[in-house]
Parts: sequence; structure tokens; C-alpha cells
Amino acid sequence: MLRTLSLLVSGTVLVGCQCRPDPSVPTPPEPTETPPEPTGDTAPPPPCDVPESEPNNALDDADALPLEADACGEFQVANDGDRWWFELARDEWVSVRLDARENGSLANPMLVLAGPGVVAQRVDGDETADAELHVPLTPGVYDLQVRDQDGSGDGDGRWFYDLQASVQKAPTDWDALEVEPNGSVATASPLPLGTSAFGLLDTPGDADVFAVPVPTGRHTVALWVEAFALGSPADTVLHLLDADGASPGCGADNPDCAYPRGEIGFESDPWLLRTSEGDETLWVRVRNEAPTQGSPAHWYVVRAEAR
Ligand SMILES: [Ca+2]
Ligand SMILES: [Ca+2]
Ligand SMILES: [Ca+2]
Ligand SMILES: [Ca+2]
Repeated sequence: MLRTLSLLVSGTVLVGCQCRPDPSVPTPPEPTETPPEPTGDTAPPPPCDVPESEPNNALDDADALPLEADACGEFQVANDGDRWWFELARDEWVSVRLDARENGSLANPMLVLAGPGVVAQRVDGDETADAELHVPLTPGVYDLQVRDQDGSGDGDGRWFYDLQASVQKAPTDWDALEVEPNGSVATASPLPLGTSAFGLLDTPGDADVFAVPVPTGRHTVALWVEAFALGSPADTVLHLLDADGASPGCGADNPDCAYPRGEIGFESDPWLLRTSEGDETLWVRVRNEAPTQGSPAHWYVVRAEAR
């Protein structure tokens, strides 16, 4: 009992200690800032640095989108379309981010970028309903159209989006550039194992063929594309070709040797494995899955590797 009391007392002393200040511990300074005077301004703060200004449905009414600024808007009515524009003074890689679902909005947004020679659309990412473009652009004025994919909208504050265009580095690297014309095995661009090449599907229907020499000996060759997942509007498909430019046959379930998907299977960027007995050349063709799409913003990097 005495021991219990002693513990209780010592615990009380520790918790409730009104100790004398330790002179070795510096005393925090008194606050010197006076609180701001009430201004009487009860307007809510703007939702972002650059809010949209309706009406902005037509190009002539488009809102300026300063590069690097945080802009925002909402789909106040069904089929609301919001136009924005920005200007680029030199060649740059530009990232345009359109976020809605990820930030709790009901909107399922899509984005169309148009400018000198470019029309690039983005509806979703591989793993998000929001949209991002990351593209190489030339100087000029660019128009952005933002709307809900399904035309939904309401003035209840739940159909909002955030938008930003910013200058960024290229999202990946490469060893060489494609060399046009490269539409056939006879004019293929070289792609040695262990290297990568940057290309553009710069016109609708552009097809780029790469020659992959395989040295003597059995090799498992991996070929894949990086594009869509890194913000390119290009959604590509790979085709294996033989020396005649025809399909070599890739099994009963793939007689055309078409590879539209990634290693796991849902990805938009294609990937393929091919076993080679060696001392031969593999040809692989890159093109857009949608043959009507193509522009100088439809970029990709194709890589070849022996495994
Ligand atoms: Ca709007
Ligand atoms: Ca609008
Ligand atoms: Ca090309
Ligand atoms: Ca080509």
C-alpha cells in the first residue's frame, strides 16, 4: 500500500510539475507580430491563381493560361467547353496537366491541344481518368480545349478541375533519332540491341520501321515502346516484320505479329519478346493504333535489349 501511494505521489509530481525554468534552456522570444486588422472583406479566396472566366467556350473568348501558373475551372453546365491558350517562344517540352478525379471532382476530363501543325488529344492515362500531355512543341500560340468526356456538368461546385502548363525536361532519354523515310525494311532505321531511338508519328498513318541486328547465338530479344505512359498522345502498336516486310507469324493467336499492349497486358505502350537463333535481323514497325492520328507531338522512344 505504501509502495502504491509512493508511486502515485511520484507520478503526480512528475505530471503536474510547476518547475522553475532551467536557466540553461533559452526562453522562447515573445511574439512581436501583431495580428492583422479585420478588413471586413468576407469574399472567399479565389480557388487558384488563374480561375477561368466564363464565357470561354469559343476561341475568341479563351482564357490566357500563363506557363507554370495554377489555373482552374469547372463544368458549370452540361457540355461546358472551356478554352485556354498559351504562347511558347522557343522549342520546349511542355507538360499540360488536367486533374479532376484525382482531386475529388466528379468530372472525367479530357484535353485537346492544338497549335502549329499539332492536334493532340488525351482522354485518360493508363491508371487514371485524368489527363496529362507531355510533348515537344515548337514556338507559337497553342489552344487548349477542356471538357468532361461525357458532357456532364452542374453548377453545384462538384465538377471542378485544375490545369497547369509548364516547361519540363523530356520525360525519358534515347540514343539515336529515327531517320525518315523509314516506312519499309529497305529504309529501316538501325536499332542495335542495348540502344533506343526517338521517333515521331508526325503524320496520320506514319509508320516507322527499325532494324534490330541479332548477333550469333540464341538470344531472347525484348522490344518495347515508351510513349503514352510518359504523356505522349501516341497510343502505339508494334509489328514484327520479316525481310520482305510481311509478318513472320507469331503463333496461331497472333498471325499478324501485332503487339498493342504492354508486358502486364493493360498498358497502352507495347512490348514484345522474341526468341532468335541469332545471326539475323529482326524488323519492328511502330505506328499509331488509330491510323487517323499523328502530329509532331506524337512522339515515342523504342528500345531493344537482349535478355
Ligand atoms: Ca467552365
Ligand atoms: Ca465554358
Ligand atoms: Ca516517323
Ligand atoms: Ca516513317
